[in-house]
Amino acid sequence: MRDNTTVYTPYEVFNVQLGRRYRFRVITNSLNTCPILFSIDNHNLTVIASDGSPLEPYTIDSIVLYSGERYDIIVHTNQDVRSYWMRTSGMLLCGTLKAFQLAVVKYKGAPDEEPGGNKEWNVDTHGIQLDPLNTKTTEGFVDISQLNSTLPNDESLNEVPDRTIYLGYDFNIIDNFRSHDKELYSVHEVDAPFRRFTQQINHISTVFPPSPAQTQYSDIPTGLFCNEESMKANCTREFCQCVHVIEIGLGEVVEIFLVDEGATFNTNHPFHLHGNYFRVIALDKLNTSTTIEEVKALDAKGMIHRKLDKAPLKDSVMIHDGGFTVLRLHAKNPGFWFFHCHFQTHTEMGMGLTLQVGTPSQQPKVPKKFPKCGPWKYEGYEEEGQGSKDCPTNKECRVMMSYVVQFLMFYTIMLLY
Ligand SMILES: [Cu+2]
Repeated sequence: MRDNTTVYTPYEVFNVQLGRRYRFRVITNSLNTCPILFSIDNHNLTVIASDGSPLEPYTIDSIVLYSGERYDIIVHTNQDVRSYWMRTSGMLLCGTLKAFQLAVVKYKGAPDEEPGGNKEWNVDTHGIQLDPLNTKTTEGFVDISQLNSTLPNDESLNEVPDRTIYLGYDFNIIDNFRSHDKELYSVHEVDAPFRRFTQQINHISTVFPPSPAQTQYSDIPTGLFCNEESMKANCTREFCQCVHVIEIGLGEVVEIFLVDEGATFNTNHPFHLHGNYFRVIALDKLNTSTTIEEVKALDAKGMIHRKLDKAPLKDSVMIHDGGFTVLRLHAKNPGFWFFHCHFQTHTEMGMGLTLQVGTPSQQPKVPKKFPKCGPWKYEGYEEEGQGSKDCPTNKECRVMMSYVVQFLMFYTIMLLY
C-alpha cells in the first residue's frame, strides 16, 4: 500500500514452447536467514550442475536453496498448453514472515490468464525434494552428497586425507562485550528477549584484519591471529575473538567436519568458501543438537559413510541444525581464503574463519604499486593551507614552480634576442 493505493507488480513471465527443454540458472544470495523452497507446478526439475560444477542429471520435484548456492536446472515443457506458477517460499525467518514470490511459466499459445492454484506461501511439497531443511534424508528426500559429479575423481577423494579439521559452530551464550556487560547485564541474567547470542566457530568470533592478508600480510600484527590451538583463554567461559586463521599446507588433502551444534535454537547456517571448490562427501542430521565429540564417536563406530566416488564439487553447502557435513579440500590454490556462514549478520558477528593455504613465501606476488589500506586514527587536522602536498596548495611546491617558470621565460627571451 502507498498513499492508500494498492500497487500491483506484474509477475515475471517465462515464455516457453511445448516439447522443449529449458535451462534455468537459479541463484539465491538471501543474506538473511532465509532458505528458499523452489518449485514449478506440474513440472519436475532435472538438476545438472551446482555452483558452476557439473552433475549427473538427477530429477526432483522441488529444491531448498541455501544462501550462496547456484543450481542449473532443466525443465521439460511437456505439460498441457497453459500457464503454471513458479514458486519460491521462504523458510526459517522468512517462513515466520510467510514470505513468498511467484513467477509465471507460460506455454506458447496459452490463454492470456493467470495460472490456477493458490497464490500463497506454501512449503508443503510432493515427490522428491533436494536438500530439505533440517530434515534427515529419508524416502522422498535426497541430499547433495547423494548426487554424482561428472568430473573425474581427484586427490581430494583419496581414501585417507592428510589431516582432519573439526569446526563446531553455534550461537553461543557468552558475555560478548559488544552486547553484554557481565557485571551489569550478563547474558546469563537478563530476560530472554534481551539476550544477544554470539556466533562463533570453535568458540572463537573472527574479526577482520586491519589490512588484507593476501597483499599486506606483513602489515598485520601477528598477535591478532589465533585459532583453537594457539588460544590461551578458556573460550567456553569467556568471550574470545581474533583474526581466526587455520593454516593448511599447500597441496594437502584436508577433510573438514562442519558440525552445527544447534544447542541454542533451531536454525541453519550455509557455509561458503572463497577461492576453492570442495567435495561434499557426507552429511546427516543427528538430533536437535549435537557436538563434535558425538560426531567423532559416530565416525569411530564406522557410522559415517564417506562418498569417495564422484562426490559433488561445490563452494557453498548446507549443514543440518544438530547435524554435520563432511568436505574434502585439495588445497592447491595458495592464498588466504575466507570460509564463512553466508548469512551476513552471522559473518559480521564472527561466524567465519580464514583458511591460509601455503606459507607467506608460497603466496602469489603482489603487483607493483598495488593499492594499500590500513588502520587510521584521528590525530587532529592538517594546518590551514597545507592540506595537500600537491600543487598549487603546497607552499614549497609553488615556490619551486615559480623558479621554473621564471627560468623558462628568461631562456625564451634570450633565444628571441
Ligand atoms: Cu549463520
